[in-house]
Amino acid sequence: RADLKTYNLEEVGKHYNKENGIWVTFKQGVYDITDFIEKHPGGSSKIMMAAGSSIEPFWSIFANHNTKEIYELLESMRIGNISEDDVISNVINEKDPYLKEPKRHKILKINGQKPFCAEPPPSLLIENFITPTELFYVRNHLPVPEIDLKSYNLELAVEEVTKKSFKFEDIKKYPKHTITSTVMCAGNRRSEMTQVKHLKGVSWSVGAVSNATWTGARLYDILKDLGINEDNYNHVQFEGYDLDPSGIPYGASVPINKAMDPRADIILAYEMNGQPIPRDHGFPIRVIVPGVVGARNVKWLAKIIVSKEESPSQWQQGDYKVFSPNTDWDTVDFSKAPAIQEMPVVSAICKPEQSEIIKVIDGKINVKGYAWSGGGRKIIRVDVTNDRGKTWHVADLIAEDNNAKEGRYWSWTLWSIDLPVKKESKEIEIWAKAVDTSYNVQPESVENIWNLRGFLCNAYHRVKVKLEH
Ligand code: MTE
Ligand code: MO
Repeated sequence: RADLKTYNLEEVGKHYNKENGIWVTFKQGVYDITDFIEKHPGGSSKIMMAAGSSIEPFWSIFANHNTKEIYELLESMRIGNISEDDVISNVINEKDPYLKEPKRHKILKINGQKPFCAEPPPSLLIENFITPTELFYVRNHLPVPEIDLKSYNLELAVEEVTKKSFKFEDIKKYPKHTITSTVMCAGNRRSEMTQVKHLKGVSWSVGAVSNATWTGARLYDILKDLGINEDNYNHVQFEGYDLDPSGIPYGASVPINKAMDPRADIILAYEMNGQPIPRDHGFPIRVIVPGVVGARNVKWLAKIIVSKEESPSQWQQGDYKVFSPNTDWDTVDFSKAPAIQEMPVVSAICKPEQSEIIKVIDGKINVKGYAWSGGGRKIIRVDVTNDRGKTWHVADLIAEDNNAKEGRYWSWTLWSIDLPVKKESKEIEIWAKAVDTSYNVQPESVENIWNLRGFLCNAYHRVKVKLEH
């Protein structure tokens, strides 16, 4: 781009606010991103970290930016080139922050490499009520932190004041509780929503969900020890050891009534399926908030803060919220919607998979899947049809948490049905919908729940298959 103006880095550095305009550099290019700030899907505060400077170190952490579409978008905002001398001094020998990631199982379908996001294949997902740890989906936002158990420290604060500092062994001294809980990402099934209208974000199929047993100390016991009066605060915040390029940790919070309810079964977990929690899932300690969206189940727990305020984190304030289908990036105001907490009722067909060819046996095909609802609500029924709802068949609930108490059904329910199909049909579309104990039902169409971040895609799940008679 020799036709463009040349700037030196000193000039670029002056453009770090709205008054002067916001410029960034990338490789040789200078870009004026002033008008794009508010439209940045990762939040305006994140992109502002690069103002007047290079975006390269940020993109090496948020490597999901390295796509043709995003390069083109950036190029459309180009105003010039960096001077020759500065290009040389600007090449920072950035070490890849993802060099020390853990090994992962090959069967996982990778939806994002840096940060690592992966899900198990649907047919394997529902083979076990308890998901084998190696198959449990992974959703990271940043590089996996390296934590040494000996120096691990967990801080407990009330507002800005640190009240306690725990070593790993201190947490283990609390009464040991084991729960079985499903964790589900708010973006699960986003791939269906993106077909209605294009979305940014990890394109999850039905596998951004898994079920495991979690063992650890109850948050309730720890907060009770501290003598917290629930009436004086509103939220309990969590921070992880994973840091963004400016040193800000991943963070989230839950309302205090949830955090201080012993029946909410919130666990500071150090074991997953009876073993120490592996690095990808939060070694050595993560929070499990049963029935609540995955994003609040903070991994690599570094700090707990009892506060009047919600977590200030981008992931609490400027993400993981849902809007009306017509709200777009020009009109969205993240401060106007509450953060997702308890999850709505959802189900998915995992077997057969989309476009599979199925042999019909005695006029029937076997269909299997999962259903789950947030807030401890039990799945009471799953309905399945292959004639667009003229005939609904009730599936058998084949695995659920038999020990769960009323209102504390944290695990998913697996279901199965031998579905009768018509002799003449060559191709069918199977639909599934679940009902929870509050008689909540799933919405019929994805279109009417479409939202710009692609969250909570819980419409009837639909799978098209070919039949062989
Ligand atoms: N905790 C930290 N510290 N950092 C993260 O990136 N991702 C969250 C949550 N906790 C995340 C985190 C999100 S969005 C989800 S869906 C779950 O972890 C995923 O948990 P898993 O990787 O164990 O399946
Ligand atoms: Mo998530």
